[in-house]
Amino acid sequence: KILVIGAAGQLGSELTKSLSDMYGGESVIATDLNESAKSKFDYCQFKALDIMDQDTARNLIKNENVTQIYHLAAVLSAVGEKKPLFAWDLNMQSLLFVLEIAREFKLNKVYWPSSIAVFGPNTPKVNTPQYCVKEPNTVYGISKQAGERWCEYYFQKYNVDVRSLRYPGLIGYKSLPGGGTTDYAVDIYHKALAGEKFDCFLREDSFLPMMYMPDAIKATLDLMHAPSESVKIRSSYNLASMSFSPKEIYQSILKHHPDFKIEYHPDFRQSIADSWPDSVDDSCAQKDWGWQPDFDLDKMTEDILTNLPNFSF
Ligand code: VAH
Repeated sequence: KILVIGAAGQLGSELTKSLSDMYGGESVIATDLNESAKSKFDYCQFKALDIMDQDTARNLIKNENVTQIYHLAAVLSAVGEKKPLFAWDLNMQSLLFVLEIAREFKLNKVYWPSSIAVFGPNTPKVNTPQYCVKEPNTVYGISKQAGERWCEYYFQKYNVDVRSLRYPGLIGYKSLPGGGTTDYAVDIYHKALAGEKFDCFLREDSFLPMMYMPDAIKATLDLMHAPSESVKIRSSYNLASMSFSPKEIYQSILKHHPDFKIEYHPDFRQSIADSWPDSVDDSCAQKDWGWQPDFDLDKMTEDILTNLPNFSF
C-alpha cells in the first residue's frame, strides 16, 4: 500500500487523487494532521496522523503493509521564517523517521519533495545548474538542502530507493493559497474571479520558476515509475517548466478579465523570493527520465480560470 503523509496539503491533495486513480483507492492511505481532512478523501483510505507521533506512524506502516511512502508534510518558506526551530524540527525529524522506517522495513520506494528553495543568494540566478553553490538563507531552504543530503546518504549507504524533485513554485486551483512565497500566484486567480483588486506581496519584476500542478504531478509519477537505474541523481532533480513575474501573470489574466487591477506592496517574502533563482536548468531530468512539461503561463491561466469557478473546496 502507498502511504501519503501530508495528503491534505497543496501537492498532497492532488497527488493523492492521481495515485488513487492509478492504483485504486484501496491501495492508498491518505494521512494528515487534521481529522477534518477526512471529507476530502472519500476515494481512498484516510487516517489522521501527526508525523511527529512516530510510534503511531510506525504501527500504521507495519499494520497496513505499507510499501511506499510519499512524505509531503513540511512547513513552507514563509511560515518557516516565523517559526524557525519548529520548521526545522518538523521538516527534519519527519524525513529522518521516514528514511529510517524505509531502511528498517525495506520499503519499495520513498518520495520526498525538495524545492528551488535549496538555492541561495550566491547561486547563479539564470538557468541554475543541477550542481552549484547552495547557501539557502531560509529555514525551509536549509531543511530541504539537509534533507537532500540525507536522502542521498540513505540511498548510498542503505540502498533506500528514495527519489526527489526540486519543485518550482507550484500553482494549482484545487487548494487555497498556503504558507509559501510563491502562493501569490495562486491567490491572484481567486481575486480576479472575485472581481477584486489583487494586492501582490512581491515586486512586479520578481521572476520565479513556476509550474502548473498537473505538470508537477506528471513529473512526480514519471520519476517514481522510472527504472531505478535511470534515477542517477539521488539528492534531488532540478525541475522546470516556466518562469514568470507578477506582472506577467497579471497580464496573462488581463486577457480574460480586462478590468482586473493589481497593486504591489512587497513584504518580508520579497527577500525570500530574491534569494531564489529566476530560472532553473532541468536537463538532467530531461535526459535521465524524459521530463517534458505540458503547460506554459497562458495555458495554465486558461485552465485555472475555466475550472476554478466550478471547484468546491
Ligand atoms: C514555498 N511553494 O513558497 C513553496 C515552494 C519554491 C517555493 O517551495 O515555500
